[in-house]
Amino acid sequence: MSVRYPLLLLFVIVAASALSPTGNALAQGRERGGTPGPSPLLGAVEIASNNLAALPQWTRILNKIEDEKKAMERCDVSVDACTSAEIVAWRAMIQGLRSQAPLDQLSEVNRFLNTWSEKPDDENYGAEEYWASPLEFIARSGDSEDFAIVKFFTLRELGFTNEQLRIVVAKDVLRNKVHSFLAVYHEGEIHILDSVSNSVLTQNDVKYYVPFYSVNETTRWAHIVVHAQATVAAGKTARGAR
Ligand SMILES: [Ca+2]
Repeated sequence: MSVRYPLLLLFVIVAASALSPTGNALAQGRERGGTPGPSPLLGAVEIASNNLAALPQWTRILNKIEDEKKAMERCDVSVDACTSAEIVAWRAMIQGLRSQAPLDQLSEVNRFLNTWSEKPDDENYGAEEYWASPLEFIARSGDSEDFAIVKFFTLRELGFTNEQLRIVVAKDVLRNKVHSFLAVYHEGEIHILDSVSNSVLTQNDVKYYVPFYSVNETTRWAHIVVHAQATVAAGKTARGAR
């Protein structure tokens, strides 16, 4: 008995260290430069992990993104290397935004890529769930996570860091379905780039999403909603028209 309990205590301490919630004080609490960060993503407690193996759809894209970047670079150098008019337009949009202010970049990236028509994965890719790479999306469109993915890598090209960006998978309590979007951490606020809104809202304006998990190129986070965050008061759901 005197041996077992200290061992149990040690196990709890180690487990707690490995799964430490990263709320105000850690992941979101400080942005680069030491300035105060935003509130936790959608008010949820989050548990970080650097093991992305649990998300094979995402790691597949990370494994092929370098090859896609090379194809994009060839297209940027010579329009003859671009495989479609849509890619030309996408690349031109990025080039035109390089000198713009960050919030203007967010707004235009969201608006421009939302002009693709949403298509469910089963019709589009013959799979119940399929995460499309940027070039796959430009060629065939996709559903909500595919919009978030192409926006993620478009903003990376425009200089947003990996730490500023997360693809978020959440429950949409208004439409009663799983929905994904891109969260962008910028100057103490979290901005939501959503395939169902051409307006870039801050997370304070988005009360109808309950986050399940989020991910960037290096980290995934499990989210635990401690309080009832999903207030569905219709008057507060200032979604932009699309
Ligand atoms: Ca998809």
